[in-house]
Amino acid sequence: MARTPAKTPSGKAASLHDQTLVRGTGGELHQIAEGDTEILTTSQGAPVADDQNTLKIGQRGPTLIEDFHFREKIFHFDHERIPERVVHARGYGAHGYFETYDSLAKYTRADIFQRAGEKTPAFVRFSTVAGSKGSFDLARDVRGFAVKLYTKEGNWDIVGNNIPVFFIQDAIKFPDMVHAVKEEPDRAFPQAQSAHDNFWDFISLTPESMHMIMWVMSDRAIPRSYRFMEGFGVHTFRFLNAKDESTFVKFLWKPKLGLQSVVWNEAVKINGADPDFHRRDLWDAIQAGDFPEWELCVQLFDQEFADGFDFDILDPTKIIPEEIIEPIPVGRLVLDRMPDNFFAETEQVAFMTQNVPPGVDFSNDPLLQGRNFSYLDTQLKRLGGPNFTHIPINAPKCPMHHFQQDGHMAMRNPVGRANYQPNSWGLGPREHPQKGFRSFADAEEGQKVRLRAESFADHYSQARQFFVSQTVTEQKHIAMALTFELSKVETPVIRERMVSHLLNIDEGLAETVAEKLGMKTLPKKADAAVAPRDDLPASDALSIVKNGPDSFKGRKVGVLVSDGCDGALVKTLEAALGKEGAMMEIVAPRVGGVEASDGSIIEGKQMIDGGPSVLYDAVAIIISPEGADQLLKEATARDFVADAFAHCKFIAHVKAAQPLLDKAGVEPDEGVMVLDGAADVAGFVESCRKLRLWAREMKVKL
Ligand code: HDD
Repeated sequence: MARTPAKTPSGKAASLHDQTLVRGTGGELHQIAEGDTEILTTSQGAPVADDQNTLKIGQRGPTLIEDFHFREKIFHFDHERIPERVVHARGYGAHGYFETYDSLAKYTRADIFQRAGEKTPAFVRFSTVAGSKGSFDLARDVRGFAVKLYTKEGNWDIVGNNIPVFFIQDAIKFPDMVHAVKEEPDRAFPQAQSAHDNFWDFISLTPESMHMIMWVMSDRAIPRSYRFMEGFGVHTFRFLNAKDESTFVKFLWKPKLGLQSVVWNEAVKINGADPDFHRRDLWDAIQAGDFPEWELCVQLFDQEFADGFDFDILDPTKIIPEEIIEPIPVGRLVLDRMPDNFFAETEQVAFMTQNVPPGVDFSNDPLLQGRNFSYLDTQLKRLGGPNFTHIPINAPKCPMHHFQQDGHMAMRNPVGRANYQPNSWGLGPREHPQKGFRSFADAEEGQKVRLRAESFADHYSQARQFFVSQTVTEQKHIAMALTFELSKVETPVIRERMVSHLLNIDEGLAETVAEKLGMKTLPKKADAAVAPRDDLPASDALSIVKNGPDSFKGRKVGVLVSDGCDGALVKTLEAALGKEGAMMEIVAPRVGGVEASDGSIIEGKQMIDGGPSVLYDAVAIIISPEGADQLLKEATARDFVADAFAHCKFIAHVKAAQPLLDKAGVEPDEGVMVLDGAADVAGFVESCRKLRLWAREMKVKL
């Protein structure tokens, strides 16, 4: 069979999503010649003649044990599943690269940061935390943001989240925290939700969680897309330069497309309409060549600077505000290729915080120290043996030489006589004191104790700082989220305990939540180990709304059309959105499409029932008077418009759509605009850059 290795026109490696490609035994991609079909074989390579019927005695007789093809096929199927991750089970990954901006040799000897323009292959997996593998994407939850950088000095994993702080300060509490948030063990629900007694019971008994709780109750926990969220390494790490001098470092990923989240009512509806909303979004963007990009930023500081803080830089429930240490961009991460196979890559990828190259080192953050212990263990359990680094997605892309051998599924073993060192034959690799990994020689001394440092005791000041840094809209969303979550808590004392913590964060917030929960009196403030500070200044970097995009790029407009609509206007809108780098999706009464007034056929991507407006960032309604008559009788069409309005989205419509808007309860405001020609289209696209008209929220109850 003649095959030629495949490349895209840009010269980039082609992907197996092109159905005319097959993977060769060496991993290379080949184009299948027309009319050329591969012969089905068993796993042992024996060609198969019949894959439709088991081997039987006679046409209606019993199946024979001799049917090795059937036995192998069913055996393999029965063993297809591996344990899902105990947390972060639901995730989605993509390949890409990291490009270094400038040499950071002054701070770190890590090879990846030595040369400007250096490109390092990367794999990223985004995830939710609490839900199982098949749960929905828009759960209110932290998002995992795990990056594997295949550096020339081994894999470097930055296993972070989209929130810069964590629930707990010491890793020994991790199993308790995770047990509390996951489904309750007797009833096995609720799934992928924190709105239940066990979670809030644990949280209300764990004051150190309060800062994290403010983030999780904010819209950060319901991102619009993985592409529009930040990532954080959370802990303080160290950079070590060639002289082994240490600089503390925090890692932050900033999305080029700006931040964006959805509102809770939207999240709930998206989960029903498209539980795969986030993975589909990433898939669609990458397949369309609209590659998402983040900048890696670092906050650098030394011990003296760290000593000046009120809080401890080893405490993972604290941030260093960006106004105090400005994040410096040091490179960019671009995701440009989806995995060929979800299981092989996204499911089997094994991230480990302890994977760091020479020049990057750990701090004594007790959460990080515990994580370094945990991740190796979990991979052994999940992937079934110690050789998981032989799996291509986990294998370093630099040379490896070591004497680890044998074990389940060993794909590589040391060759030659010597499988140990030192040996008398001068065989095999030896360590290299200069090039090898060296830990920072920190002086450690003390008694063996189980204690929480006093410097970790302030649990409320930064929680308050986060709250006061939000816009009024965002503060309202936090209050609504807390109310919603606590309304699902059946035990009154847990609700009260939470409100008593909120009183230490912001009295107005506590009062709103208490009132909305129907509490007759406010509980007393929770005892605080350290008096909360109320003078920490607001930080704009903490708000999503203040860090939105400057264009509508990467966003999507849903266009509701009907027979007899203005086809030219649809095309003008499509062109204007294309110019902006945004997408458009046609929502029609039938996917087969509608016939526009000029006789052209506009194909529907979604039927109205399958394309509610929650799937879009803005909507346009381009229908004929007859279409309006028809659609206003349909609940899904009315919901399309009513939800877009309630979710504060920009709505453009032709005059003929007015009856549908009236029926949906839309009140005129600056976010509802008439499309009367090309000039109006430009104005609409420009307005969409603001993403939402939050001023409308006062009018609509979300
Ligand atoms: Fe963890 C997975 C992030 C604390 C133990 N964690 C996991 C993943 C992410 C994080 C993104 C998914 C990686 C993937 O996509 O495969 N974890 C965090 C962050 C934490 C954190 C940002 C706090 C700052 N984790 C944490 C602690 C422990 C663990 C304190 C245990 C002591 N985490 C695990 C784990 C997982 C995991 C059990 C489950 C699956 C896996 O590792 O590969 O080992």
